[in-house]
Amino acid sequence: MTTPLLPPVTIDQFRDDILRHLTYSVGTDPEHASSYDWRLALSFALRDRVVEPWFASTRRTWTEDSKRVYYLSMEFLIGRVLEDAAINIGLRDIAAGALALLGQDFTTLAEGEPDAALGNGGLGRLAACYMESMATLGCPAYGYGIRYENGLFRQRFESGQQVEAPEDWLTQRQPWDFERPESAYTIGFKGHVENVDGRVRWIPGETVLASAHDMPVVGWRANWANTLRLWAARPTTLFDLERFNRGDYAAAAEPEILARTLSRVLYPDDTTYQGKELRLKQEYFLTSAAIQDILRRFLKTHDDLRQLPDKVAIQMNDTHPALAGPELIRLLVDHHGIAFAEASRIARECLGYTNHTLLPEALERWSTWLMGTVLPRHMQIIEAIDAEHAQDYPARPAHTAIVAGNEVKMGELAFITSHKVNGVSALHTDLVRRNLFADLDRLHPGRIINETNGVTPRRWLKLANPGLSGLITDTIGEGWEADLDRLSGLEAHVEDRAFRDRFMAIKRANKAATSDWLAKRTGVQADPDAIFDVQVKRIHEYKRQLLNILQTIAQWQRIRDTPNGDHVPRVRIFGGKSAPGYAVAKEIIHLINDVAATINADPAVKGLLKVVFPANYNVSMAEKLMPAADLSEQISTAGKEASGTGNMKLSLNGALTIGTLDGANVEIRERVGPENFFLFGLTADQVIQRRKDVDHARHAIEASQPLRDVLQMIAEGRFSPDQPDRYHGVVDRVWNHDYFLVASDFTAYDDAQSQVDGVWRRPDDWARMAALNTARMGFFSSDRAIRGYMNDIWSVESAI
Ligand code: 26V
Repeated sequence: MTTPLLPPVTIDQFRDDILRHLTYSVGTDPEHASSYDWRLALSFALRDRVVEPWFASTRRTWTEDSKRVYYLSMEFLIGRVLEDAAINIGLRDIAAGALALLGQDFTTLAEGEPDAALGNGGLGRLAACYMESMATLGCPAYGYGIRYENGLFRQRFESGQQVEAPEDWLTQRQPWDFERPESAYTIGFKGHVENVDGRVRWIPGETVLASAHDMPVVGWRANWANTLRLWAARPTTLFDLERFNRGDYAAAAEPEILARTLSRVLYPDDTTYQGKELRLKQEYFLTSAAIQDILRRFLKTHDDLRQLPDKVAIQMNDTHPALAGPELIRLLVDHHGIAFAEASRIARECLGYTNHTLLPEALERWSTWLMGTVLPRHMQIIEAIDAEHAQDYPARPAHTAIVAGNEVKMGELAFITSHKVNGVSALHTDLVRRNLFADLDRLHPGRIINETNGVTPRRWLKLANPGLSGLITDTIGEGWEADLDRLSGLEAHVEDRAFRDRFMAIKRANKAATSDWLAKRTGVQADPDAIFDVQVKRIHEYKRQLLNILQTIAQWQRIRDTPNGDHVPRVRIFGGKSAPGYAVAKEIIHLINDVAATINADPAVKGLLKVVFPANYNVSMAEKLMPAADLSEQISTAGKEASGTGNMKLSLNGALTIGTLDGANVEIRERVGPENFFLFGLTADQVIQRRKDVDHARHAIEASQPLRDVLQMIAEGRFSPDQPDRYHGVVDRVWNHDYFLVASDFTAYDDAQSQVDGVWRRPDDWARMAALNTARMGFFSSDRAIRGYMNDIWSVESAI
């Protein structure tokens, strides 16, 4: 580790920096400045101190000619930037002190920053954590993404139903955005392919410009900083002057509108692949801009493209950028005269592919007609890649082909064009090997590897949970932020009563703060002494929010049946968005809100049970909820959740998990110890077996009186008296189309919830288990994950 690059700064100096920026960058004075102005001035003052390490890192990479990592992702779910940067450069407290001198509050200003919501969920947030870890580890890297004008939609509830509104983060000035109009590339679409003198030329029918915007990503202690380069689409010709002069203003603006559409919106459906032309164009737009940029940078200091794999590692975050292979091959062959076989080898040695889902409906497949129309040259190259593979592996089974049944299968394409393919948890990787790519695995043994996901402890512990971070530092000293395995040092203190008391007092304080926040947001009063039971993630059938709410109803019924019983108070907190077109998920949201209204208004419950569903769950809300959770709901149907990362954030912050053997839950349980984890439910193999009984749901319902009662209540309209048949569809699906085995896992889940209550009644046991969760989560740092990628896939060295 090198010494920090940053010169020290005093509170007074930093105050002067803020004032200088308020005057000269924002153009106002303290008397007239709004919170927005103050936040911008603060951001610029911090940014100045990010720029130094950023340039230094970039210079080092050039002078040392280091191998660079390029992380291609359609999503980067960054959230807020200000406080994260302030913490990493060590100026969080100095900035707060300087602002106090100016009569401003750091937290208030920081919370005014809109989230950069350029992602749907886990996949996009993982990319953001990985960018931060690459910077922390000194891994020379660029992230490449799209600068969506509108990120993931805003969610609100009207009569309990999700309503979407456009998200507009770019209407505010972006202090972390450096526009690079000089870095722009032409991206072609459609047109035709010509053969001239034995050389192939693609003549696109449409073009747009991809124009770069750079964001610095600074690592812990500012020892290194990388670039997140987001592409904005611009027209190649601003407008049609001839039409404009004729007075046809709308038509004159067509090229501009066409281009802007490309980087306008993030597709909000991360569950069903839809085959939309605009989405394919977005994917190619990102990929082509990235590959052109990568080649331009390489060719500045090298001339032999056969050495590209020594200097370039390209990671595809799922199949969305899987045109990287064909695009790289196209440029090598058509523009640089390299033979196809050689180009194909170069591409494969550069490329890696991370798979994030096994759900068949989310696997990308493009019709050959669409691919051939939008990208005619790429369609030819895809066919050539497929033919080469067929020739190299004559025994390959037909379904390993990339092109089949008039479709291009992007998973097979990404697999065949990569030297390494990875899953995101041990179980998921095993299923990728055994099911999704079983035959390709046999043809390419060793290509599929596992890299279990991780989360950055800087944002998810240091920033989100200053109380617990303080206790950790007091107990084991500094240094855990960049070496999370050191958390194991807490274990020695778990038997120390004073330590446990402080641990639980911090949790209690976090819950009290979150309770105030929830009350403001939703009007629901949550008792900080109740169990805070949290399920936050996208709403999807496989994640089984339905199982959670059904069991909540069962618990409500028990409280009503035995009002003098020994019930443990709980607050069930939900958060998450549904894809706008996912009717079943929207129905589940509606049901949760209806159940919440009914239960929260029931005086018989006497505060023993509350259901809260704050709208618009996002990164910033996660930062509030994770530190306040006692119980983490990770209850997906086994075999369906590739990894999960919220599970890691919650356990790291001292929540106990109630969960199935799915995704990274398996490894979390192994690490924290099975005695500190509430396991329930069918295993992935049992799920397959269970479905063979066509009457599985009926059998499960008939065997459970509580479940029968719950379904009966919903069917009778107890939660929708204004429309009693509102949830007939939900009830019918549980009885007759219960693909995700809600009924089959209900009793086991209900029992596990009773065990949770049992442990809660023994506060000292709970405290031990919670503290052990934090102490044993070091493995799930994204630093560990990124080290794995660096060693196993990218072959890159740390520069620090
Ligand atoms: C799929 C699609 C389909 C086409 C249209 C747009 C779109 C956008 C995103 C996706 C990705 C779905 C895959 C995904 O998000 N997987 C999640 O990845 C997390 C990080 O590895 C993992 O923790 C979650 O378990 C997994 O569901």
